[in-house]
Parts: sequence; C-alpha cells; structure tokens
Amino acid sequence: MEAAMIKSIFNEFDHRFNYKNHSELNSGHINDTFFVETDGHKNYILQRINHSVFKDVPGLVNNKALTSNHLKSKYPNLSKDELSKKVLSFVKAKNSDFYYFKNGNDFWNVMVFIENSVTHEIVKDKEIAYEGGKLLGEFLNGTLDFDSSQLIDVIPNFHDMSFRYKQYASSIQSASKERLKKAEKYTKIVAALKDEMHILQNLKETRKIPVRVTHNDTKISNALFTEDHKGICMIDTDTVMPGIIHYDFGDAIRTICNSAAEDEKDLSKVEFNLEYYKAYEKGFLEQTAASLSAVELKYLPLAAKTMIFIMALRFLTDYLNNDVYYKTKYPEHNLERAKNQFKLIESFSKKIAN
Ligand code: GN1
Ligand code: MG
Repeated sequence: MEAAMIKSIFNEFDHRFNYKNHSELNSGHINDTFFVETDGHKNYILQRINHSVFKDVPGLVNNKALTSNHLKSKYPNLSKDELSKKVLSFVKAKNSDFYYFKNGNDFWNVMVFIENSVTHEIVKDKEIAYEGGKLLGEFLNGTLDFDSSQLIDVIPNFHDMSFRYKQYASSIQSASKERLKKAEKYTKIVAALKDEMHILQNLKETRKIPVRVTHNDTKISNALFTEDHKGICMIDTDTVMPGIIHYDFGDAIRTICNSAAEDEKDLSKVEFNLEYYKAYEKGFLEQTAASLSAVELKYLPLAAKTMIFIMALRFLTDYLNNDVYYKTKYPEHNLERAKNQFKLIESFSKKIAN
C-alpha cells in the first residue's frame, strides 16, 4: 500500500510522532497489518480490520481495549511506560474512538509497537515452547476475573465444532466437482474423526467444562518474545471472548508442535514434536494448574487434536467454497493447508495416546 495512504490514515490517530516509513507484516490470514516507523521513540502497528469477517468492528475494538485495560490492572506496580512494554496499548483516533472508519468502508486501528520484540512462525527451540506456555497461562490467569458479559461474541460459534461441521457439510453440497474430487481423501478422514472431534463441544454444552474468557487465536505467531527467547505477551486479541481453555491450549500446540509451517506442501516435513508439547504443557501448567479442574486437565491432549482438526476442517471448507474466507496466495493454498493439518493429526496420533 502506498506510503501517502498509510501516512494519512496513521495521522487520523492521536500520537505524538511523525510517520517515517512502513512495511507490511504478512503473517495474518484475515486483516492487513503494517509496521509504522516514526521519527520519535515509539513505533506503531496499524491494522485494517476485515469487515466482512468481523461484522461488528467497533464491538471488536472495544473488546480489545477492555482486555488490555483489564490485563494492565494486574500489574499495579508498573509505570505507564513499563506497562506499554508488557501489555498491548491501543491508540485513540482523533475523534476519540479506538478505530478510524474511512470512506464508509474500511476500519483501522493502531497499537503501540513493543520494541525489541520478535514473533516465531515455526518453533525451533524448546525454550520458546516453554515460554509460550507460560505466556498463555499468564493471559488466562489475567482474564480469570474478567466479566465476560462486557465482551461481545466477535464471531459467534467461532470454535464450535457442530457449527464448523455444518459449514463444511454445506460446502460439500455446493462445491465444484473438480474441488470435491481433490478433497475426496480428506472428506473420508473427516467422517472417520467426526464423533471424537465433538467430545469437547459436548463437554462444554453439558457444562462439564467451564466457559472462561479465552484468547481464541493462540497460534505461536500470536505470542511476542524478546530476542533472547523470553515471553513478553500474547498479541492479536481480535477474538478474545468467552470460550474453553482447550481452544487456546490446542491451537497453540497445533502450531508450536508442527515442525513445518501451516502451509508447508512437503508433508514429509510435517511432524508433531512431542518434546515441544511437553515443554509448552509444563510452562502452561506452572501458571494454570491451580485453577484448572480435573476434567479440564484430562482433556488437554484431546484439545490439541481437536484444534488441529477444526483448522483442517475450516481450510477444507474454504477450499470447497472457492476461497472466500482466508487470504490465499495460489489456487490450492487452502487445500494444502488442510492437507498439512491432516498430516499433523496423523503424526500427533502416533505420538500421543488420548
Ligand atoms: C486466522 O488472521 P489470523 O492469522 O490472525 C483465523 C484463525 C486461524 C488462523 C490460521 C478470525 O487468524 O482462527 O487459526 O487464521 N482467524 C479468524 O492460521 O478466522
Ligand atoms: Mg487472529
């Protein structure tokens, strides 16, 4: 996107510094994200929020701001400056909303960039897995007393397996013959796993597992680290809303324990890393074990399998729907992502007995 355009949108926000340059960060599948460098000591992240995926953007932005405020209240001894290095800080637009709405079309928001931080698309070090587990644990501890009635359901039924299965079933009805043929092998795997993959949903619905405030997009690239591998905080709070901890634990494991990227086409590179699973679980439980029930604990391994499956199912559904939801870089991108996730389930199942 052109510098003049990014600069003018950035200038709609209430910050003290001048735009110097920007670069696009390409890891997300839904929003457009830019790093904005300024002439001052603070840099920023500017984001265009995808309005066709997120129907209520003002509600979403409000969720994010409330979440940050709540998390900040957990560190009463930190100064404002120290807090902005530990928790996401959102910047108001000049009209004092936390978003800017351009031309009746695009929603933008801005947050302060946490300096000297890095993200990881693939984990190559056990310490990252361990620190990642601690970070999620800290996040969930921080939101334990957060009144979820303040939050909107950003995407209703987001990780609801029955809902995702229905979407998949209807994509099968409308898919082209060509895509259906290419997906055939995977539709058989879905059918074989269907019942097992609804267990967590059923436990949630029968209230055997409690609903808490969860992050809902805990892939490892949504965790911020220092350059020397210490956890800073969870980022991308777009989907913070009520959920079960299994969504968060499982989605993190899905990415941390995949030896390759989520869309790696060479499936021989896709292996489930048990050592990283143990390290993540250790970090996570050090923080959360005291507040988890026996049922929550018992189903952590199934959470991993279920979240790998739900992503496989969603990628496959989007492929059958001709790629209307996720950004894709080539025609079979969603199918490749789905294949990758199914391979990960296979590898997981060989290494972990539920
Ligand atoms: C999407 O856009 P991004 O990368 O933050 C998706 C997640 C998936 C993820 C797969 C709102 O997240 O649920 O896990 O892609 N977010 C939404 O990488 O659908
Ligand atoms: Mg996200």
